[in-house]
Amino acid sequence: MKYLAPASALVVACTTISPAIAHDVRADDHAPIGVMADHAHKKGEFMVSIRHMHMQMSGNQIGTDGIAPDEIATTIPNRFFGAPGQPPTLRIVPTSMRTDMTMVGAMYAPADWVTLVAMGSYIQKEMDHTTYMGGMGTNVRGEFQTSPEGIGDITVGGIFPVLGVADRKSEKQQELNLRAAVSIPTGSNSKTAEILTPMGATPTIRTPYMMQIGSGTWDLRPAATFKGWAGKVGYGLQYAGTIRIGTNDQGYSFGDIHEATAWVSYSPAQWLSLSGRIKGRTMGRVDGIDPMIMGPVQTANPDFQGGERIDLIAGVNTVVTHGALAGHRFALEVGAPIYQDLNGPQMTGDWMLTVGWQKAF
Ligand SMILES: [Cu+2]
Repeated sequence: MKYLAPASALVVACTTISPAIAHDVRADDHAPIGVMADHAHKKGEFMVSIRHMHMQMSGNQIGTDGIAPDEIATTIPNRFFGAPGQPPTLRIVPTSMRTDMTMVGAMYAPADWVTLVAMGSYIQKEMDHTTYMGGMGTNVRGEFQTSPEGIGDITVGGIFPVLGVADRKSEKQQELNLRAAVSIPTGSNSKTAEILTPMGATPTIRTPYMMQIGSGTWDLRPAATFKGWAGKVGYGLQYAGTIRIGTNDQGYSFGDIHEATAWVSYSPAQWLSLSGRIKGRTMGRVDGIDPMIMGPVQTANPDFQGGERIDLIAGVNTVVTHGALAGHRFALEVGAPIYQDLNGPQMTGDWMLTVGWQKAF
């Protein structure tokens, strides 16, 4: 939460320098807040945004079926068995996880046909684990938590409004925006944490793949968004991908991510838009292996990564239409998965929340 202070300061600063004029803006001009790269800007416009995303997970599943910690600890083979001190089955089981991500974005249109975008993030992850006693059986040694945090990868690129930017007052009620962007590996992939081993030791070791902050690879981030409006109703469709290029310094790459989302919105007033959205996502397994990531825990296994997931997400967009905060946008989205097919055992997603602020100049 400590970085919310500078975020608030930025909001205050933008409020101070923004003139109090009535804006020709609508809440549904923008897609639901969890959708990135949905819009372009007209020449000379500049926009800043801050989003905070919170995600929770608990329990575990293989494919679409739940699996209890005791069953993981007694039946799932440890791929590192045979190395010194490695038991035959997994003996450390993740029980819950929280991810907090604060994203700061900037958009600037040097011309009508391209809007430059940049986005950075600060990421905090927290995972609770149960450690079973060395050997076999279901006797528990204890619990521990790891909580790596740091600056994430930075995305830079451009959004190209190939049909032009919509003008809501004219016949032009649709947009098609293509994003060409790249993710720069500024986030760490060598985070460490103190763990509790089945033998009762508490070494500090490299955290597993999904507990790292950055991907370590340069990633392509293409996206295509089609959206439009018909009176008070808005709609949109987007594909977004994260394609890994090469292998990172530790010897692996995360799986590619492909996401598709569709939404509809209803705007009862200029300042307010309510949305419903469905999002599907597939993610591959980790390709390669980091020799420093080893242990009797599912998260250390490159094969127990990725899967498929479908989320339903409800959202609210607002825009202040006059007064000192005219033009400021505040939005939120809350969602939960309705389907998960995981390359598990892997943690089960529970719900997610995104809140955001945006202001164009
Ligand atoms: Cu923008």
